[in-house]
Amino acid sequence: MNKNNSNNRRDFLKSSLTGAAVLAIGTKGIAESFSSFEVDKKDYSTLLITGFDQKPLPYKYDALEDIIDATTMEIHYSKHAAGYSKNLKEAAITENIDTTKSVETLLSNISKYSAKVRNNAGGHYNHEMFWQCMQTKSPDNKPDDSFLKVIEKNFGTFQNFKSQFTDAAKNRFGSGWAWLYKNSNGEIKIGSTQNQDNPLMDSPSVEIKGTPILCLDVWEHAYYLKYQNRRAEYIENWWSLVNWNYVKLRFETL
Ligand code: MN3
Repeated sequence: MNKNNSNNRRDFLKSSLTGAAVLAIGTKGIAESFSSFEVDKKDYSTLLITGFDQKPLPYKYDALEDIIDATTMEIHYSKHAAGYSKNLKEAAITENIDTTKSVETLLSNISKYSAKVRNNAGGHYNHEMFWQCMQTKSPDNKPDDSFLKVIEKNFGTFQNFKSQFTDAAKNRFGSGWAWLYKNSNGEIKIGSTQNQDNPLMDSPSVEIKGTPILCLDVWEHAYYLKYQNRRAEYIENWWSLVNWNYVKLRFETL
């Protein structure tokens, strides 16, 4: 793609982020639309597109206290998540993966690659999204009216949505993730995946398919220092951290 096209695409994406337009391009569309997108850390749109490097954490390690402690955040971001990015880049060299394309593009073809690529591409993507899905806690944390309507349309009540998502997170056996995602019919759904799998992966063993809107890490490394075995308490407290504006941005834009 030449520079002009790339700029046009970026401008288009920017205007769609600030406008009311809802792009119904779907998961496949995202991968195609951004397959040649130049990753620019200063560009707002990169909040929605994942490169192979880690983006800076959008807040300080202690910003999510006292729900997620600073030590957990530091180890999680600078050791666990950094490791996925590093290992993914190593594997990309061995398996001839084009790292100028987005990680979303890779995930949509992940069945062609090794378990190392699958685990680390998933691990990297999931964490890059997870950091953005959180912000400093607010006690009455809720989506704005327009996104609340979307939730109510799909789940009846906000409480019902929270309870279903909480169950998905609690009941994921072993390590994994809970997801809110948009399927190919534009409906939003709740599900969970094992290990570092996610709904963008084309592998038949991933049971849920679609565009991730919200995610929650339920690996023990995400909560063990503060909560030990009490995953349910971590999930309950986590709701006060959800960055609903970001979730809504993903829903409306992707
Ligand atoms: Mn994690």
